[in-house]
Amino acid sequence: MSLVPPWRLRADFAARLSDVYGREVPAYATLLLLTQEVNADVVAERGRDAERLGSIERVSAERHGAIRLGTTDELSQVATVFAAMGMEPVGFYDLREAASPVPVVSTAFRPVLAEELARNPFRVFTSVLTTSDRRFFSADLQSRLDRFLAGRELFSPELLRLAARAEADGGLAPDDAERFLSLATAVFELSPEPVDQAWYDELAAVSAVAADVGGLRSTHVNHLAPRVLDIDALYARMSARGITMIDDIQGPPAWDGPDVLLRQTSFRALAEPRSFRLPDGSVVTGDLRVRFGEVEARGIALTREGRAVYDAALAEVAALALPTAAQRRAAAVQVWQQSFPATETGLVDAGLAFAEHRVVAGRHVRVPVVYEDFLPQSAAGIFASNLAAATATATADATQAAVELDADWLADAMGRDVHDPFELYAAQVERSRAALG
Ligand code: OOG
Ligand code: NI
Repeated sequence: MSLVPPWRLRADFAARLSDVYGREVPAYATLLLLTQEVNADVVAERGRDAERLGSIERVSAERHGAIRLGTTDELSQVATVFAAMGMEPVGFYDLREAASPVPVVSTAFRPVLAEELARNPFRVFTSVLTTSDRRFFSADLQSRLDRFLAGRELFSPELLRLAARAEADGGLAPDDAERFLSLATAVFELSPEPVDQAWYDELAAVSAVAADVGGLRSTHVNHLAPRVLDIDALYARMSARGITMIDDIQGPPAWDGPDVLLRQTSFRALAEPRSFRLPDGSVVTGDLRVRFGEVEARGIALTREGRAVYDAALAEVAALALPTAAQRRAAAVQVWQQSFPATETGLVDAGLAFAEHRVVAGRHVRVPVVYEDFLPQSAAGIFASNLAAATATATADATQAAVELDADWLADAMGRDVHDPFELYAAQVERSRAALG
């Protein structure tokens, strides 16, 4: 009997998670509906050109997820589960260093080869709490938090066994695939188990994300984000539907030049009913506001040099500290015009962006490489703008030293290599050149 291959597991897992999250967060259904409408309009308007950064089939199915874990053991286990689906860790994001710090470090699990991305590009932004960072957690809180986290089991031995087998064999027999997918999906469903109010509140005083991760004995998907071809149109349509969006679209501004990297926005976290256990043992219903809906638009991948231009442009706009979103947008357009070439060809010629080599109808053309990763400043912005204002930003104690956590630390913790995204894009360009002979 033939095995269900990793990409099918990945595509099915993404679809199941989307069903779960859609049931749990109704505004996500509206987001998907409006995203499909905008994408259909853009394809009708721009024709083939709309598909330069991915076929409409790929873009329509495309989602990224976000999950948050508590320990490196959990991270290593989720890496095994994702490996079964052909998803590997790419990149290291230190959100502790962002303008609004969050006590986590992150990576993204995703397919790394162009043909796998074309089959299904599902990617998951995965964060792990930095409980050892004294700027956020006192020694006493760390030890209680570590103990709490060590005592929970997110991934069952059966799930991990199936995942390891899928990785070793390159797929699973249909019955095992079904079992694997249902176990893997269940891990990320919201648990009805009451939240220990006192423990949750103690962590929330440090950071809302710490409470979301360390305050519960289970985990859940934080959000799933569809991909849209015109994020400005989507933002306007969501607002017109009465859904409260965050103030800004994170990342590059809307401008006349090429779409680079990634633009993201989200609707505000909704109050979801949860039950809480009070110190006297009684259980009451309350609500938590931690999950939101995000949408993304993707552009061309930048080289290291291009990325340095991007980071400098972003810093220049931030340094202006403008009070309104409209002012920030206008300033960003000006900075962009000064910083980036006005065309995609200009970007590629200047060595700022990646393009593949192809021969189409006898002519050598260059095709933009899509940015498949995330942006740390945007991620921090998405985290921060969505959590209750008082606790969005962690209360960091600047007198304490940071613990050094980097991509090597992450790789050691998982026993797996963490890919460097720039190297992946460069290799993709190299393969396309080699294929031309
Ligand atoms: C992750 C926030 C980052 C993105 O798309 O940049 C993110 C989280 O909220 O757990 O999802
Ligand atoms: Ni996201």
